[in-house]
Amino acid sequence: MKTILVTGATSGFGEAIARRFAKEGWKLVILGRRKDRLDKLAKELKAHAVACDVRKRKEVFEAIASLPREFGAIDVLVNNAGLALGMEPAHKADLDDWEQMVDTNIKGLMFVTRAVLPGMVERGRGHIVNIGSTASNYPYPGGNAYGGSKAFVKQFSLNLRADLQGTGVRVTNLEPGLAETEFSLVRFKGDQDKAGAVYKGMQPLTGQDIAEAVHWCVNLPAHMNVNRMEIMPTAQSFGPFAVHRK
Ligand code: NDP
Ligand code: 8X3
Repeated sequence: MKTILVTGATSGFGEAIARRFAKEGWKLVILGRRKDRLDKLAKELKAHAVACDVRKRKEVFEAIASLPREFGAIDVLVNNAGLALGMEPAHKADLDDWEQMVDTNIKGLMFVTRAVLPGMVERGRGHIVNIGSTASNYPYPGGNAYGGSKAFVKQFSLNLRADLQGTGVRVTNLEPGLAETEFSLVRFKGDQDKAGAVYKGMQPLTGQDIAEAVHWCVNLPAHMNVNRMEIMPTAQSFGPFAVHRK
């Protein structure tokens, strides 16, 4: 039986991914900061809960090193924990928000990856699925540090592929567009009206949609590696270049 570690499993994509793999009998390690939610989900899915903040390097390494033996050989790591904070233009943005995005989306993802990867290489198999974003591919006003952090995830994923050639370890960067989770509620710091407006009058992606995509990538034959997968709601598309006119 295979083991999957999902970070950010207390809501949204992470929770849906955990549920998707639990249905197929995978052994689950779920990680997040909100212990009450984590414990509840762990009980329901018979998962191993790791209450941990991915920004805390020492805690991350200790948590991975002290996994119970039956959960220790991680076959799939889904680096999903992440967030956007604020949508102000760069000259008005809160620098604490920028720092938290960098610490979580970039550094946290690196810590978990670095803690899990040696075991995968040693076992000669494994799959790292990073949750990137369309924000890494297309700029938008207010996307500044968030899009930048996801651009890191995209390039880091490709560079991992280069380093891991011949090891049997696969790497995928999954790049979703608009999806209705707690993402916007977090971005707008609990403002339900602002968060709701993001998805008004359109059909966004769901956590289940993304869980299905992760499941597909992971269950492909071992010789197939999806490098990048970008998924948008059909209702979302591209705009023209912005031109400032006097
Ligand atoms: P949610 O807010 O619903 O989920 C985010 C998850 O990340 C939560 O479980 C949260 O858990 C966890 N998390 C945040 N910070 C930390 C931390 N420091 N340590 C550990 N866990 C943390 O949003 P989504 O499900 O939408 O987001 C999941 C990922 O998908 C993110 O990386 C996001 O950037 C990305 N994404 C989202 C899109 C969308 O439109 N929704 C589109 C493209 C990408 P807790 O608070 O308990 O720690
Ligand atoms: C989330 C998608 O467009 O809100 O990564 O940045 S977007």
